[in-house]
Amino acid sequence: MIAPEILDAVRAGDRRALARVITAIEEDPSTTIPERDPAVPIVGITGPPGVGKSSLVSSLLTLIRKRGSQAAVVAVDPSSPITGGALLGDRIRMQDHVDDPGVFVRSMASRGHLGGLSAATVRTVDLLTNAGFDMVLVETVGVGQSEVEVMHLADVVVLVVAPGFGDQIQADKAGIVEIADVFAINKADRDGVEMVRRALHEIASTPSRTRAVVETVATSGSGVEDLLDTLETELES
Ligand SMILES: Nc1nc2c(ncn2[C@@H]2O[C@H](COP(=O)(O)OP(=O)(O)OP(=O)(O)O)[C@@H](O)[C@H]2O)c(=O)[nH]1
Ligand SMILES: [Mg+2]
Repeated sequence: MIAPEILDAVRAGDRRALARVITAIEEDPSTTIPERDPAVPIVGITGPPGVGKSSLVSSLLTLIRKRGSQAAVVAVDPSSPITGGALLGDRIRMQDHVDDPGVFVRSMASRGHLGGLSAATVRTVDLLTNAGFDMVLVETVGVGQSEVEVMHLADVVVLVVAPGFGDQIQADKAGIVEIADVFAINKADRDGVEMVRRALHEIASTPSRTRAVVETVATSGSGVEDLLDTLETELES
């Protein structure tokens, strides 16, 4: 059980208390914590491996901070909690923000010990909506069913693609296109952007709805303002 004073500290913005409670949730997902605060928007960022999701999250964080807001990130590792690869990558990508108390980044495993979506991930997101952040971002690799499942907790879902990934998106074995609200073509500085642009516009616009397609270069920040504005518009509608 978490002492009420510790939960009060989390609400007041104590990051050390927050990290402690998340660890408790990881050890026991049934740990009692406050329910999700629906006033805090949850943004899901998903897409194939290596398209630049973490880089995009990092440049979104820079912009969110510039606009005077605070944000938390949960980066979901599709493999195991032990393989350091993806976790290390996330840490490097989000390095710019490690000393900033207005940003909180946590990597987690997407599967529990018994398989399936980790309850701890969902509960951690719930907790983060009660910790003084203006937005919570969740990054997952959109390759499998359980990663798609994580995206159901988001208010708005961004599907990130990059040049060379058009075919993969069109095949969409995981069903992620269906739940995407916004498409981001990242690495728009690379060759082949025209092809993925064409593939995506076809997918994004169906007779029943037209979804925004934004082009970004996460490494330079180009287009990221446009992406954040698009997300804000989606969240208001
Ligand atoms: N040229 C270019 N490279 C980029 C861009 N965004 C990211 N990268 C590079 O692409 C590589 C992968 O970036 P990540 O942000 O780790 O990608 P990711 O989608 O989070 O990767 P996983 O979490 O492992 O699936 C890194 O070397 C980045 O520097 C971009 O807009 N343009
Ligand atoms: Mg990543």
